[in-house]
Amino acid sequence: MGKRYVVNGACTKGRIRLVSTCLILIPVPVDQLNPCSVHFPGALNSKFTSQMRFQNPAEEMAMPTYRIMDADGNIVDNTRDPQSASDAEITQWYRNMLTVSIMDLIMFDAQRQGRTSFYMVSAGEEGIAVGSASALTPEDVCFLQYREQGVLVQRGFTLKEMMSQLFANKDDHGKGRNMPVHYGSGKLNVHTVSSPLATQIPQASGAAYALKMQRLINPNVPPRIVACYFGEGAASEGDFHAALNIAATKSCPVVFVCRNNGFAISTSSIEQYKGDGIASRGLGYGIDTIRVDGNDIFAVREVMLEARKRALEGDCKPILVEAMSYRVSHHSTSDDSFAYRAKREVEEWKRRDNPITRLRKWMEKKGLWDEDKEKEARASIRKQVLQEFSAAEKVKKPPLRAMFEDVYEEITPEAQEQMKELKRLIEKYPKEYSNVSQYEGGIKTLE
Ligand SMILES: Cc1ncc(C[n+]2csc(CCOP(=O)(O)OP(=O)(O)O)c2C)c(N)n1
Ligand SMILES: [Mg+2]
Repeated sequence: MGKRYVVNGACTKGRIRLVSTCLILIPVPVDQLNPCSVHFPGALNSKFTSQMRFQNPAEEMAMPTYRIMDADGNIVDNTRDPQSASDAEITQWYRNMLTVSIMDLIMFDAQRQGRTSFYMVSAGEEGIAVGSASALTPEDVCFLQYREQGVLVQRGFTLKEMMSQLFANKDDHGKGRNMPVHYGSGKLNVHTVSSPLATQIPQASGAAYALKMQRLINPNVPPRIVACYFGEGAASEGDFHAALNIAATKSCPVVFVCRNNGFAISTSSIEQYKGDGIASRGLGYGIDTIRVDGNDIFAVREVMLEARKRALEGDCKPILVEAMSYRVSHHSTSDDSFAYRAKREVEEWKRRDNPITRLRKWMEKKGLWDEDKEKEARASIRKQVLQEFSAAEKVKKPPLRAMFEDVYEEITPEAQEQMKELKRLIEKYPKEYSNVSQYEGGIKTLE
C-alpha cells in the first residue's frame, strides 16, 4: 500500500514536520496522530475547536508592566533586594541621569540662543537609557535612535565627545558631517545614529546574526549581544517588522528596547496603533517579550540583565523589551508640543513620576543621598557641561576636504571636480563664504 501524506488530524496517514529549514513529509502511523491537533505547517501547535470564536484583542488583558520600585521610591516587593549593584554604582547611575538632564537643559537653551542648530531632549527617559546600558558589557554592540544620550554617558562617552558632535567641530567622530544628536563611537561599540527612522532595527538583527556566526566559528570569542533602541513611533515602520521576524527566525542575540514615550512627534500613541502597545507584537513574532516601567531604573536594569542572559542561551534568540515612559520634552528644538497636548498634562507627569526623582527618593531613604549632595552634584555637573560646551564651541570645524573623503578609499575624479568647483565658488563669493577660516586648514584643504 502506498503511504498517504495528507495534512490533517482526523483522516491522515502522514503528517508534516518541519525539520531543520526544509519541509519534509514523515509518515506517521494513524494511531499515533492526535486528532485534536492541527498539523498544518503554518501553525504547529494549534488545536481543533468546534467553537467559532474570533479572537478579539480588546477582550484580552493588557500585558502587565514590571516594576520593582514605585513612584515614591519604595520597593514594592520587600521580599527581594533590588540591588544587583553596589551603592557606588547606583550613585553613578544617578549622576549619569542628572548629567543627561542638565546637558539637555543647557543644549536646548543653546539652540534657542542660536549657538547650535538643533537638539533633542530625553527628559523622562533617562532611566530607560542608563538602566538598560548598565546591564550591558562594553563589548556588546548598541544601535540607538537619537533619544538615548544616557546609553552613551553610561558607556563612557565623554561630555567633550558629546559637545564635539553637537558643535560639529574637528574632534567629532563623524567629522561634522551629521546634524547634531547623531552620536556614535567605534571605541564604545555604538553605531552612529541615523535619521531615517527604524533603519537601525534590521541592521541590529544583522549585526546580532554576525556576532552569533563569529562565535560559531571561534567559540573563544566572548559572548556578545546587540542592544537596539527605538521609539514606539519607529515601530510603525516596515523595517521594525522585518527586523523582528528575521531576528526570530534566525535566532539572533539581539535585545530590542522600545521606548514607548506616548508620542511620535505630534502623533499620540492612541492614534499610532490599536493593539496593546508594542509588546504584543513581540509575541506575534515568537519573541520573548516583557513590558517594564521605564521610570523604574531598577526594573529596567533587571529586565535587561535577564534579557541579555536569555538572548545568549542555547542557540541564541531575540528579546523584546517595551519600556514605558512619557516624553516630557518637546519632540526636538523644532517642535512646540503645546500645539498638540495640554501643558497641564505635561506638568502633571513631571510632578507625578520621573526616573530621576524616583531613584533619588530611594537613595535618600537608604541614606545614600541628601540635599547637600544633590546641590553639589548639580553644581559640579553643570560646571563641567558648560566648560566642555564653551571649549567645543571654540574648536575649529573639520577641514572642508573632509566633506569629500571616506566615501571611497580615494577621492573619485567626480568628487575631485566638485571639490574644485567648491573652491572656485568660495573664491568668487568671499562675502558669502566669509567663515572659511573657521575650518581647519581653510580653503587650502580643497587643493
Ligand atoms: C523614515 C522617517 N520618517 C519620518 C521621520 C520624521 N520623524 C523623525 S522622529 C519621528 C517620530 C519618531 O517617534 P518615536 O519613534 O516614537 O521616537 P521618539 O521621538 O518618541 O523618541 C518622525 C516621524 C524620519 N526621521 N524618518
Ligand atoms: Mg515615541
